Amino acid sequence: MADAPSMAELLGDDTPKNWGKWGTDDQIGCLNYLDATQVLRGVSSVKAGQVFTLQCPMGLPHGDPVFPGRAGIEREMIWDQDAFAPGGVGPSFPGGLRASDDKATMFLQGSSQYDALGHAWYDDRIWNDVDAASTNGGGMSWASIMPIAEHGVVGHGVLIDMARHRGKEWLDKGETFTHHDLEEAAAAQGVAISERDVLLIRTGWLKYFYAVSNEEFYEGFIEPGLTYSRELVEWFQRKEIPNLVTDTIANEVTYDPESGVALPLHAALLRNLGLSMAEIIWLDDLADACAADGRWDFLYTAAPLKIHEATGAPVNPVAIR
Ligand code: UVW
Repeated sequence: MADAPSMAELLGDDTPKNWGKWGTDDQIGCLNYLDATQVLRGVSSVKAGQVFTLQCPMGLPHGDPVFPGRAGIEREMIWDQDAFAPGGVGPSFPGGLRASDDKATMFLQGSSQYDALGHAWYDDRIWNDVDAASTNGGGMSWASIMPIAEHGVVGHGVLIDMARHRGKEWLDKGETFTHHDLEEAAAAQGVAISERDVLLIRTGWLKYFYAVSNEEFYEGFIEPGLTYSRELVEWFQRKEIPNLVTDTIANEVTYDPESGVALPLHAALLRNLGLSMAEIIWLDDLADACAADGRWDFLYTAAPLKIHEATGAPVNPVAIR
């Protein structure tokens, strides 16, 4: 993509920004919209008492869905029954108790996860106009995942099932949609995308991941997803969407089809608006339940792990309807 413009050229100097809106020391951005009113609005959408955990399993033999260049979790058993045999590493507890123990190595962006607001940037500035050098030195001293983890994400969720709307099991590689398509799908589902809704979008992409070989999934890697336009960014800003949650690895089409720029919504939404992103979120079971009774809204709750200075953290969101 040698001819792609720079991110700054694509977005323009006057691209919408929420920098300073919640003060210069803010590190949670649009999650500020999720006040007590939104929590209660979410609670009021609970009608059936059905609970859905939305994390994609980690460490299955099929592998983990990760962005190229990352790897799935590696888990290692430290204590097992054999560890307590003579000469084994298992500790000798008075009374003879035995325990299993294991450890994991993983990319913190390599599972169902929340992105820190400082996770992506351009032109050397990150969320709220802070120097990107704050990512140096072994951790994110600004806009790490920690403030989001401490705040939590609780509100009124609405699910738009783009795959179902288009009559497909999953969207194709590189297939795109816009905010107009979201509105159209919402109308067809009989639900509104209202101000301050946590917006969940299903593409069927994780279903595709498990249905095919890793070779097929990663061949010519380009995810389906939202495409950049100035109007789309303004739509998200006007709607005060606090959080975008999808079943893809990066929440947007990998390369903007017009400019060739990679992941411009990470720049326009995450960096500039402070809009939280949750990625690799399993939405199929929730979507089936919503389709069964035609109700596409619910209480959405999530809290990524509190990991000091991390770029993101694993999460198992819970939707209750
Ligand atoms: C990249 O950082 C490339 O994407 P993600 O936000 O999915 O981790």
